[in-house]
Amino acid sequence: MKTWIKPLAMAALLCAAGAQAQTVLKIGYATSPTSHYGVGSTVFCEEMEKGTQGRYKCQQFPNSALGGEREQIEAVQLGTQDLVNTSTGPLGNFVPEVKIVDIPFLFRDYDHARKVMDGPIGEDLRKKMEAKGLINLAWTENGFRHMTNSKRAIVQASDAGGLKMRTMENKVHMDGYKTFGILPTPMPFPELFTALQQGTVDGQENPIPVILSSKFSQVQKHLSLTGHVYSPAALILSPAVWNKLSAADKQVFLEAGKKAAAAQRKKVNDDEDNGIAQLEKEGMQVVKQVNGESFRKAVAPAYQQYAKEFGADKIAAIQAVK
Ligand code: EAX
Repeated sequence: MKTWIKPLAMAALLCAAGAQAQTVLKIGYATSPTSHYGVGSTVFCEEMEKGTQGRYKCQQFPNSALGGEREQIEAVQLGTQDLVNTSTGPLGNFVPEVKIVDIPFLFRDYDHARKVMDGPIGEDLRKKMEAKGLINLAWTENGFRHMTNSKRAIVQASDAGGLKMRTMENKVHMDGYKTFGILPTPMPFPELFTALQQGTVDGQENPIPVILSSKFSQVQKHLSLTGHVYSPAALILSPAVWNKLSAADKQVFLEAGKKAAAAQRKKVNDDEDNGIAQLEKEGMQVVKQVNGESFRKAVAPAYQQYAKEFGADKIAAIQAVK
């Protein structure tokens, strides 16, 4: 009798206090809380908490505290982690169709990339992800990737020849970068700083917001604004959470995702505008006038392979978006 009355009395007390059940969702990402991923994730968490009147809130795990992106995607798929804000780098290992957006020199600029990701092509990829147990709430953003290294200034593709460079665990990237003469070394992001510091690799490539927030200027001398590939990102929720949400809460989560994406992209813009001067201040030597044509020419043979894998029509459909 006692054990039955106690919880009842407690519930009555809680009701009287106006308290309600609160679910805390774990969200992870690779970089710092003030980085683009941190800004986007924080907006998501705030909007979601507000929209559900505090029934849901976040616990944030920045700086790869929950592991590399590949591990985190897997955990979200399994339901042992609730949310991840991640690049598409390792995502193709779970949803092969997504790899098409990782093709080098596919997107002309940020406007083009964002339009494709927010349009029917991005929507179709979101559905493909859902079929694999990954609920993509919104395409966020990592940014156009640029090369850094400790050996020399890269002005044209041949300058990259022979450099040992860390890449993401992404075959589309690796196949493309090989045509530049780079020796690609795939490695999870949390191992990268130490690998650069110890000289295990000569260089790496990442968007300005990542280079900035991860303090790569401490371990890399040269930065070249190669912009050789766009790096999309996704805010992914576990189906274990999604399937329990009411229709109204699902809408709240999706709206919060949209606001997160807008904030994250704005931070990418800000870092592109102000971050390069900051990196110069920190001692990096920056090549701003890269010979883009030399890279495009080099990568052309890889496009035959990409066409075979994804369909020339699918690649052309992305290029045709204006
Ligand atoms: O998503 O692995 C990478 O280089 C990613 O760009 C980074 O973790 C941010």
